[in-house]
Amino acid sequence: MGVLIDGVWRAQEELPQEIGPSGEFKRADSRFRDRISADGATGFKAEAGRYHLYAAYGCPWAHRTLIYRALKRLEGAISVAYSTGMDDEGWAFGTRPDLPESTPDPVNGFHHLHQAYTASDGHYTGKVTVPTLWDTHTRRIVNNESSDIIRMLNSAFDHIANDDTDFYPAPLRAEIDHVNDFVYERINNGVYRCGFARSQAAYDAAYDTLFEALDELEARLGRQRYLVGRQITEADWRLFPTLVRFDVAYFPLFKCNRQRIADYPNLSGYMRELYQVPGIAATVKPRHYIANYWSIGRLNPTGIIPKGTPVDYTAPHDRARL
Ligand SMILES: N[C@@H](CCC(=O)N[C@@H](CS)C(=O)NCC(=O)O)C(=O)O
Repeated sequence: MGVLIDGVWRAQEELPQEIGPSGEFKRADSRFRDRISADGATGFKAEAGRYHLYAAYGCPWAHRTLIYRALKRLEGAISVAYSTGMDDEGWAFGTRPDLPESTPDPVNGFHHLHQAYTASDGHYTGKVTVPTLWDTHTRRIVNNESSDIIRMLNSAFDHIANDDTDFYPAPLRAEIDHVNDFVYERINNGVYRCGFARSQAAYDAAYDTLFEALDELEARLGRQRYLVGRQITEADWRLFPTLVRFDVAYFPLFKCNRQRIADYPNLSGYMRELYQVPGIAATVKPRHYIANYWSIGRLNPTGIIPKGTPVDYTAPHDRARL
C-alpha cells in the first residue's frame, strides 16, 4: 500500500506494527489529532470556507465524514476532494472516466494525498489515509481520524450548519460509546481483520467474531428501530458505511461470505432506512466500493474489476413498525 518514512514515500513498504504475531491485522492509530472548536480555543476555529476534506467514496472511514457533512448541511462550508483511488503513490486526485464523481484537489492541487502529510510535517512517518481534514489558514492537517472528525462536525459547526440535530446527545453517550466499541472491533474493523488476515487461524477467528456480532445486531434490530434509543445516533452512522459495502466488497473479496447483508431481514431494512434519510444517498457510491476494493493488488492480483453492482438500497423498508 505504501507509507511515508521520514517524509519520503515508500511504495512497497507497510507498517510492521500492523501485522500481529499470529498473522492478525492490527490497525495503527491516526497521528494528527487536533480539534476544531466553535470559539477557536483549540487553535482551530469553526469557520465557513476554512476547512477542506480529502476523501474517497470507497473508504468507509471517509464515508462517516461525508455523511456528517451531508446531515449537518455543511456542503457549502467545507470543501471536499474525492480521490480517484490508490496507485503507487497512495490516494490520488485527478479525473477518472469510469468514476466521474472523483475530482482533482480544488484547494491545493495535490495529485497525491501524501503531499498534504509532508506539507504538514516534513519528517512524517506513517500511513497516509483518508479521511484527512486540512486547514487552509495554517496550511496543515488538523486531524486524520474519522471518529474525531465526525464529533467536530456534529457540534463545533452549529452556528454555521444548516441543521442542528445532535447525533451524540449527552444522555445517550455512554450507550453510544459502548455500541461503538463493539461495532468497531467486530464489524467495522472486523471485516478488515478477515480480509487482511495473514493466516488461516487469524481469518477464521475474525470471521466467527464478525458473524456473531452481526447476528447479535440482527436480533437487536428486531426489537428496536435503531442501535441506541429511539432516534438515529452516531452509533448508526458508524455502522452504516460497513453495511453498504458488505455485499459488493467484504462478502466476495474479504471472504466474509457466510451470508450477505441482504440475507438479514432486520439489518437490511435498517440499512435501507438510513440510506433513505435525506442527503445520505448522494454519499453512497457502490461502483467506487467495487473499483477501490478490487484494486487492492494483494487481494486481487489480476486487477480485474467485477462488472456487476448487485445492490439496491432504494427498496422500501418496514422499520416504522418498531
Ligand atoms: N483510523 C482511520 C482509518 C482510516 C483508514 O485506514 N483509511 C484507509 C482507507 S479505507 C486508508 O486510507 N488506507 C491507506 C493505507 O492504509 O495506506 C480513520 O478512521 O480515520
